[in-house]
Amino acid sequence: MKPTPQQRIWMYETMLKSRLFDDAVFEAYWEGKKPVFHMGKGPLPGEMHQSFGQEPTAVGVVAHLGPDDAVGAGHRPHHVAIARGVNLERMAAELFGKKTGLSGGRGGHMHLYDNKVNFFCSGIIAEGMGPGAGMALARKLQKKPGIAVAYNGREPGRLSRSDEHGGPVEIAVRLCDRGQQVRRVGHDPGVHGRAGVETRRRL
Ligand SMILES: Cc1ncc(C[n+]2csc(CCOP(=O)(O)OP(=O)(O)O)c2C)c(N)n1
Repeated sequence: MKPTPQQRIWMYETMLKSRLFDDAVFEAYWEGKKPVFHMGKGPLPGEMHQSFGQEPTAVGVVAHLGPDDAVGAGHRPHHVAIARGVNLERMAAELFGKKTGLSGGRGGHMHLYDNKVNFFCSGIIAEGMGPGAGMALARKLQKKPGIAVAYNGREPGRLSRSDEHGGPVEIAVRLCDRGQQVRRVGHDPGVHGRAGVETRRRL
């Protein structure tokens, strides 16, 4: 598919929106967590997995999809959610645990769900293949249009989880979104350093 000029503009704007969203989340995440990292402190307690550098894999895929298609991201979902058109205000509210969030603030950043745009994700590695296969099968059995795409990272290759759906997987598209640079937070000083953040570049 050769993108039209309008699609190119949408792609650029969406990637920029995703990057600005993650920049703002990064700032908010560190509130109350310095100088000694404590994962439970601040307005955004818990883990945080951001999409820096992976924005193109979201717009590139979503540009090929229609409204009937389902899209499932993994534990690093912001770029895919934004490209899919998940309501940004309700998404932000969900991250901050607010009642106005997509799931009433109970899901957090790894469990965003918006059925208005057929978007889902999960913090469990390769979990998307199950619901993705189910959504594809439902469309097939009900003779409704649409396909399902489930994003995986690098890890599912090493974990057996994705293979649990070995049969039905054939009817959903499995997409490996492998970032060259990931930013991950945690509480292991050996891995994440005193500040609690690990930024690493993959070769
Ligand atoms: C089934 C399962 N096992 C282990 C984990 C813990 N876990 C969280 S992130 C992660 C690494 C994921 O690596 P990758 O898929 O390459 O994505 P990245 O975070 O490096 O972008 C693991 C093992 C999990 N969330 N789910």
